[in-house]
Amino acid sequence: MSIDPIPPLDDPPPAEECLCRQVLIAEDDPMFRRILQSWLKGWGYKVTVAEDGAQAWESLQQEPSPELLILDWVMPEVNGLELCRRVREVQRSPYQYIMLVTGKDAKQDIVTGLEAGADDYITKPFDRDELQARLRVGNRILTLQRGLIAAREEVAYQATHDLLTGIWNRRAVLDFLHRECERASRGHGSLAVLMLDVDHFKRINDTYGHLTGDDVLREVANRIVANVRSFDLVGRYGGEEFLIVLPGCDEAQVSQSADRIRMAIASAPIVIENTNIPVTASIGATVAPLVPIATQTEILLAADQALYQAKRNGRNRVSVLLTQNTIVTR
Ligand code: GH3
Ligand code: MG
Ligand code: MG
Ligand code: MG
Repeated sequence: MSIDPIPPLDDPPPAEECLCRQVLIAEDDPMFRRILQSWLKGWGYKVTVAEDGAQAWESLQQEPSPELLILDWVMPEVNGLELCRRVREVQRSPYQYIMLVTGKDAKQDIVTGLEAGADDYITKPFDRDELQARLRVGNRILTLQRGLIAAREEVAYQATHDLLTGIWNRRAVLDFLHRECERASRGHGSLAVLMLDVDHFKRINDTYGHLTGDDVLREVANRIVANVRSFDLVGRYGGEEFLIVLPGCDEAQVSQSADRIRMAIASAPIVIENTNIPVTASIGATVAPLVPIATQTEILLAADQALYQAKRNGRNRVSVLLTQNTIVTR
């Protein structure tokens, strides 16, 4: 029969237990502060200490802010309870887990502490194993929280981005257009929209294969993005069509903006695995009238009509459908 070895008392916890978390210890009593600091360091935490509430509040303003806070209740300047309230008021993300350390153990005090925003409390003099176990609870919650944030961000990304090109998807670009229409209607500047369609893309697929066609679409997206301003929005509208929303762009600038994009695609062949593939695109552009602002549907319809004209006029060109329905092709 074998006997399990008794683990030594001071064994550090497995690394995943505390994930090297940043912890703030705010404690005005030098002895308790030293004990906490030495235990937590031994358990693998990255520890910052504060000797009073004001110092603690200052540490909490640093980036990255600690995720786990161990706050003494009674401290000079700002007490632990007030710190809890302030932290919860700011509602930082990611969530900060607060353990209140207190000599008070009356039921009402505990309720007050938890209601101020503490997640847990421990009473002095505290037991080492109990503190370690309670910190494990905090870590579990913070790990869950991290997972939730990552999952939420992933879902938000998937819902708004095009998988193939990584640019905004149809839904996102239409949402953006909707918001920009509303902004423009409140008198905040003009709004231009470009609808871009790759010319004879079917031929590219037929000649080089669908996978190369995908690579061409990625590069077309890159070239468009590289030729707009940071606050313009480029989205994949469908298949080989892209929608570009240019806030603040007026009739005088729209042809130039659209032509810069057209040229960026046409001026050099797209190179996929040592094969030069000449690619061109046609662009239909429109500028929304300011008063009264055109509806989103009217804007899309105008851009689509202008695109149709650009195709009819020979492709690899820009057509602008102005507000009075004048078509200018270049
Ligand atoms: P035009 O100049 O008139 O626009 O001609 P076109 O060949 O570009 O237009 P058409 O609408 O006939 O063909 C578009 C092609 O784009 C057909 C479709 O199979 C292809 N396509 C749509 N989405 C994708 C995609 O994600 N990847 C690839 N490789 N091809 C796609
Ligand atoms: Mg104190
Ligand atoms: Mg098309
Ligand atoms: Mg096409």
